[in-house]
Amino acid sequence: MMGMFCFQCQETAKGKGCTLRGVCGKTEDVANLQDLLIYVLKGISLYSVEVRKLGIEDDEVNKFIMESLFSTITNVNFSRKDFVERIRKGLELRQIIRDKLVNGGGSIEGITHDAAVWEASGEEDMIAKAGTIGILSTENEDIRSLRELLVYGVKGMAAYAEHAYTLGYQDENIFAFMQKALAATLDDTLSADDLVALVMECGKYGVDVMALLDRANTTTYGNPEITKVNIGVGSNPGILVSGHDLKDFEELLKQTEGTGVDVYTHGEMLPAHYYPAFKKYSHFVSNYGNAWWQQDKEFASFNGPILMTTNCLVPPKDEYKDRVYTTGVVGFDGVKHIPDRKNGEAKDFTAIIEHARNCKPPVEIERGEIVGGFAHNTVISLADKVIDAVKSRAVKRFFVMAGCDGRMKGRDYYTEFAEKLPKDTIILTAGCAKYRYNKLGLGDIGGIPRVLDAGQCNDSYSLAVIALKLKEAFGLEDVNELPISYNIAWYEQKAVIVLLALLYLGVKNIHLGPTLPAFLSPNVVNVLVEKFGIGGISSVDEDIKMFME
Ligand code: SF4
Ligand code: SF3
Repeated sequence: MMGMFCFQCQETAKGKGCTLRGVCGKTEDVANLQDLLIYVLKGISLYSVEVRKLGIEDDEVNKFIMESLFSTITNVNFSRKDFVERIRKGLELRQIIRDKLVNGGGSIEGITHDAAVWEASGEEDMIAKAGTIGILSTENEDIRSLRELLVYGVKGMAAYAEHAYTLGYQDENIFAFMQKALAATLDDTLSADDLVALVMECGKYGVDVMALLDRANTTTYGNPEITKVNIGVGSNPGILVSGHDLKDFEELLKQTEGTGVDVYTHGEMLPAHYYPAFKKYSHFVSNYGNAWWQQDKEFASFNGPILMTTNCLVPPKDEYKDRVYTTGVVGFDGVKHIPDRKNGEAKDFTAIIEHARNCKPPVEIERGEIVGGFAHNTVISLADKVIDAVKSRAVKRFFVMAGCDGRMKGRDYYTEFAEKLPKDTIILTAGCAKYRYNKLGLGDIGGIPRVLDAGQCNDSYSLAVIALKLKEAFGLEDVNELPISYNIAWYEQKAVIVLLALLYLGVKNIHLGPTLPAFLSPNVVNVLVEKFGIGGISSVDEDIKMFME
């Protein structure tokens, strides 16, 4: 038995690490192959960093590293076959980029790390190698912690970069940073301070990547608008779309038009309803269900096929497995996969549409509406109203409660927290964390809803833009002087990049829950506490008292 070790998400076993099988359902072999893939990416990066110094940008390497990082995020890809293939392809690319370095007149003499030179003769070789290069192979606990914090930040960055890339937006500086960071995690000469500096730099690129994606989304699909989203069902068969990829969503909407098949959103696809470009489709019916972890029940009662464009996929139950389709970097052995775009043409969703035609319409699980679409453009257009409300003390405080949801029992805290917040406070949210309180009917303050949903987790950027604009409007020196508190819920690695981005923007005293990351060593936690005032959560009553003081 080889064992595994993964502690990259909030649900890691016993708050320490998954060692036999992931709580997420990831098997030991897949966990180890993911580690090996990261190792291969680090090896490629040792060369690509040098190649870049020659003024050469390699698009294929940039794309491969970005997509591969994304594929290892929690709940994206569980397929052994996919990771074996990616490792094989990675080793091939490593050779190509090495040749480019040599042919470009660069030197490979200093590149001697095992990650840059090892070879695999086949799958068994990969499995054997994987067991030797895992996270625990870095012995020093603090160095390990900082290396992993950096890698998880870069994974989150890759996810957002990939969404922007799909829409035709890219930034070579972001690719360059990802590769620099990956290579740096192999460098034993770097001290803890050096790694802390890289983690902070990661936050800078976190801001950049979220700004890039914001530009990509709003230029392509318009600025999100205040929208009432139906949460009931229609009478036609439907396709349920989850994940974060708006391009997949757009193409599916187009291809389902006039087919008698309706389209629904699930989980993090809910904010698709806020975009002007999607509102014109009358067969775009509603948002069905809640956050990702409830999919086992909700996918079953939906009756129609489900398209997983990105995370979070829970290993599908037999009862609906044949109705699940993955696409992009998502994968699960035995689940149908819709292939990538070729030659700039749209993906072909015929199979899932045909499947839907033969299904029953979804079972209604709830009825009513939720309101969202409060991204920066909308909120800034309401700035006068918001500023007046703060000045007149009608609004005492804003609470940023963005982030992820998860199945852990302790997350009831966020529902209770939202319910118990004084009525003169407003929640700013983004990400799937919102499902803990977006159906509570918390009312409004002079027409401003008490839950303002900016969109997906990447739209947390909107919340930062709003804070910076308010700082300006109030003529403040420091964003921390605003009446805004941060009580953020995290689960996977995209939340890590959002957190690092907020730290880079100078936001202090962020509270993170339901538990602090297992990958932060006690010393690294101390640094975050001392430098940024980061804290965990305690009881709802105590926390509200602390925030309102
Ligand atoms: Fe465990 Fe999370 Fe890693 Fe899955 S992603 S193996 S639940 S730590
Ligand atoms: Fe949610 Fe997975 Fe993180 Fe996009 S979809 S926020 S958990």
